[in-house]
Amino acid sequence: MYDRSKTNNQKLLKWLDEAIALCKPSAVRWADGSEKEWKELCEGMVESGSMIRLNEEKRPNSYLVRSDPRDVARVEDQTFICSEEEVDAGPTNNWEDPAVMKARLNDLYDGCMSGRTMYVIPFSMGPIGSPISHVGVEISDSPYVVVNMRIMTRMGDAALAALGPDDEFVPCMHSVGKPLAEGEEDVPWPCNPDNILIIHFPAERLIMSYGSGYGGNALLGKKCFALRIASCMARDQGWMAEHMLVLGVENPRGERFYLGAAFPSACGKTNMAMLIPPAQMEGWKVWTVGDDIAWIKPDADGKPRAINPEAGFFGVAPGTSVKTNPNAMESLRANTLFTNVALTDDGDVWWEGMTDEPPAHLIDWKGRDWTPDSDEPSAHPNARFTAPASQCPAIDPAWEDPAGVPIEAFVFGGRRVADIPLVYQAKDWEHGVYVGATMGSATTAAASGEVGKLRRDPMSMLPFIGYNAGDYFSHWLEMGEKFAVPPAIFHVNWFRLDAGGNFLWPGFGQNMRVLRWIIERVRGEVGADESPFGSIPRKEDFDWRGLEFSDAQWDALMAVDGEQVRSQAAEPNDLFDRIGDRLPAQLEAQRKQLANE
Ligand code: TSX
Ligand code: MN
Repeated sequence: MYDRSKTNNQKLLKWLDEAIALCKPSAVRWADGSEKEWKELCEGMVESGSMIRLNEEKRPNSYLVRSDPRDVARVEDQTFICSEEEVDAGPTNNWEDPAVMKARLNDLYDGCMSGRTMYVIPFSMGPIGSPISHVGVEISDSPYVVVNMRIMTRMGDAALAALGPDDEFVPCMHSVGKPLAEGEEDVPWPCNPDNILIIHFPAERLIMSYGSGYGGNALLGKKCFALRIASCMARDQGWMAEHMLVLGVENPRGERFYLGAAFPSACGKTNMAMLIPPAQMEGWKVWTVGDDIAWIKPDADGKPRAINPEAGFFGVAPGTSVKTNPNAMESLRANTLFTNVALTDDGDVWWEGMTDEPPAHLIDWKGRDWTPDSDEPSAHPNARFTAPASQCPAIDPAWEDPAGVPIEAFVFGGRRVADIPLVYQAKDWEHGVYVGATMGSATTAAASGEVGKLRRDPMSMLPFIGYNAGDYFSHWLEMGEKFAVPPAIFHVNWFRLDAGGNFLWPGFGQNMRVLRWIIERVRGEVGADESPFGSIPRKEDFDWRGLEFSDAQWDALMAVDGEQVRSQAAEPNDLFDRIGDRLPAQLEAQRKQLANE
């Protein structure tokens, strides 16, 4: 039924045999990652009505897809970590007994691909052959997944060739859960929204996803593998899998300094990864390594080395513009997939925030006529672009270096409207881990629920820690000893408001001034004041070329209320309480110290 000569990895052949027997596809096809395959699959989806080919002049080799309106985002309430013991999944994950879940999945997957082609998609997370990279194989009945995986990972024959006969790989099983009966006509976006399950078996390093074709539910190399499963591998093997962008700052001397930064959603992580400094800061430049995930391992000398396990950007489209992120706009100029954005009359794409003036007429993400008078946005708020990282004008020359880039700082951030200064440096590694563990962000309209409420999101990993969150904090503390020099830890807040509700900091490219202070702190080149949070910059420590900023603005931006810091640390910490006795004592000690208890 399929070409068994493509690999001599017996574990892979056995898994494929079993998956084929279970899912009963009508055909099996290896994805080779070629240009020819891309064209064939995309054109096939155009023909079947699943995709729209965009205007070849305006958006070469690019396509638009509209999902089922019931399948538009990751589904956290149907995401499970099936460790042997419930306590090892911990209080932040859904858990089910692995044997019970396997039985449930076996029923769901039985015959789930009938009438469809099963694609076998070998992929490498990270540059092929890098000692920091890992191989996965996804089987999927979605050609949309195949073409997305070709952008987001190193996919196809080259990845398969890197998998030796006895090498380990992460099996990733995916089905949209919509078998086709004999003669039944397909729908443009097959899915099974009432039965979505995103399941991780950490002991077996196995992922099984059912019912959704969207984003992280279906592109299993991303959140499922590179964060949830990889976080378990990292714990066991002494490295880190983090929800971090990685960027390099170049100074006027041509020296490069790399950092990883973790932000909760709706803080502009992709914008940060591709920041363009103000022109007046001559000689300063930001280089992009990755915008979402970092794998960080100590090298032989104990130096933290990071790779971006991904090869593309799966970015939120709304809000992305030439003003907010010119490098992202350039990255998606061609060879890009768009999901749930609006279609213009000349066959291009549009979304809210792309231009100041909306076009007079669009086809919205549900395929309906749209005008600026329409009640609903033309693009879904979670609409995405899938674009090759190689197309980013700021992509770092070392972004595919198999050795990774040396990391000298970690930056945590959040949307904190009132209480947190623009930037501070944690006192030491342990305090920095506490800062990451107590991170939080104000909710925005994009997220469901109440707006402006503080939501805790430790290390921006809350939905992605593949094991007990207390053990995850312990692992962070232990990594401080595995690194010869652990990265310095900072916290930033671009979103502080004045009494009138205006942003105190201009943000975007101006954040370069904060990055400069951070790297000069790490290099011991600039001073700081002490505060209850740790070190904070004095106004004269910043590079102000090209920005008028008054002392009064600075004082409002940087104000630290010592009594507020104390009382916040003294408040009950719901997450710490739920973690209970798996919470490392060092974090409770940090909390007590801040609270003066
Ligand atoms: O991405 C953002 N960054 C990081 C950029 C490198 N955003 C967008 C967040 C939503 C996804 C920001 N928004 C940032 C920021 O630094 N700061 C703000 C808040 C802000 C918004 C608008 C203005 C100033 C600050 N000013 C004007 O619109 C003129
Ligand atoms: Mn992310």
